[in-house]
Amino acid sequence: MLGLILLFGITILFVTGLLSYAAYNPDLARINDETPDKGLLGFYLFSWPTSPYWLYRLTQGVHVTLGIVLIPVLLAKLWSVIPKLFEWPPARSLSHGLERLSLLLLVGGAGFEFVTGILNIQLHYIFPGSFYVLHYYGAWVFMGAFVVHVTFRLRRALRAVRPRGTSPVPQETLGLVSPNPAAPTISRRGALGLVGLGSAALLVVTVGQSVGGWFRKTAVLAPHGQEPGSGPNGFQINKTAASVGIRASDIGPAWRLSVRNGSRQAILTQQQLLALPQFESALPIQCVEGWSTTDQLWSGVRLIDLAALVGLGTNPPKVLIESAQRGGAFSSAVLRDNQVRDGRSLLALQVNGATLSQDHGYPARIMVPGAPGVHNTKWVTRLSFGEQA
Ligand SMILES: Nc1nc2c(c(=O)[nH]1)N[C@H]1C(S)=C(S)[C@@H](COP(=O)(O)O)O[C@H]1N2
Ligand SMILES: [Mo]
Repeated sequence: MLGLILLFGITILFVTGLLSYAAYNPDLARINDETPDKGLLGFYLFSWPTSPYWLYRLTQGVHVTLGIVLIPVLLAKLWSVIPKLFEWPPARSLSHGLERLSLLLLVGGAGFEFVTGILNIQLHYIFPGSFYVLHYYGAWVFMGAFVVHVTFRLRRALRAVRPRGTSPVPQETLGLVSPNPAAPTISRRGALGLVGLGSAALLVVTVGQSVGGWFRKTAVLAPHGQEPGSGPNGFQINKTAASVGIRASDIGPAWRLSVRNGSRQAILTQQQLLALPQFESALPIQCVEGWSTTDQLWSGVRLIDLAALVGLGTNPPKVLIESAQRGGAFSSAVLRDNQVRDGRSLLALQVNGATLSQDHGYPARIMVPGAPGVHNTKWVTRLSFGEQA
C-alpha cells in the first residue's frame, strides 16, 4: 500500500518538477539554466505560458507540499523493507546482484531528492555547487531506478492490497519475514494510521504558504510562510538588498534604466519612467521554494511599451534583464517573447500604491504573470531586447 501511494505521489513530483524546469525557460540562455551537459534531457521543453497568472503557484505549490507530505510514507516504506538490507549472501546471482544495485540507486536517489529538496526550501544552501543541478540530475537517476523497480514489483503490490481471501502473496516470498520475530508492537492498521496522521499533520502546517489568505498563518514550518509585516510593502522578502550586496549608490539618484535593441538605446531616470503610461497588474510572487504571496497590486511600465521605445513593434522578441546586483544566481534572467508581449508584464515601480521598498527591488523590478519568482528580477538596470545572453 505504501508503495502504491509512492507510485502515484512520486510520479506527480516528477511531472511538477519537470514543469518547474520548463518554467525557468532553460532553452533561452545559459543564465536561466546552468545545468552542464544536459544534452538529451532538454527534449521536453516548451514555452512556459503566462496564463493562468497563478500557474507556477499551483505547479510548484503541489511539488513542494506533496514532497513534504510524502516524507512519512517514504520513511515507513524504507522501515518496512529493512530486513532486505541485511539479506545474505548480498548477491545470489548476477540478476539478483543487479536488482540490488538498482535498489541502491532507488533508495539513495529517493533520500537524495528528499533531503536536497527539504534543505533548499528551509533555506540551508549547504550543497557543493547548485541545488538546481543536483536536484535535477538526482531526479533522473532516481526515476530510472524507480521505473525499473515499479516494472518488477507492480503486480506484487497490486496483489498485496486485494481484499483478504483472494490469493494473498505468500509472506515468505516477500523476504520480509524475520526468522525470529519478536511480539508485534503495532498493528498493520496502527502503522498505516500513524503514517497517515504524520502526513496529514505535515500538510496542515505546510500548505498555507502556497494557498495564502487566512491559511498563511498555519504555515508554521515555512521560513517565508507567515505574513512578515504590515504596510503596502508588507509581504515576503526573499533576499534583502543588503544580503546580495546592493549598495545605496547603485539604486540612488544616479540610477538609470538602459533599454537596448541592438545599437538603439534609451536611457531613463526613475522620473522619466513614472512619466510614461502606468499600468496595473495584480500578481503574486511564486517562488520555487513553494511559497507564494497573495496577489499584490503592482504598477509600472509595460515591457511591450519599453520595447516600443527602442523601435520594436507589437511583436517584440525575448529580453535579457540585468540588475544592479553583481553576480549571483538571480541577478539576471532572460524572458521569452510571449512573456514580453503579455500586457500584464511590467517593469514595476510601485506596489499597492506605494513606491517599491529597497528590499522589494527599488527603483524597478520585473513582474510577469505565471512565471517563477526567479524571473521577477529586482533592482533592474538594463533591458536588452533580442540579445543572446
Ligand atoms: N536581483 C535579484 N532579483 C531577484 C532575486 C535575487 O536574488 N536577485 N531573487 C528572486 C527570487 S528567487 C524571488 S522568489 C523573488 C522574491 O521577491 P521578493 O523578495 O520581493 O519577495 O525575487 C527574485 N528577484
Ligand atoms: Mo524564489
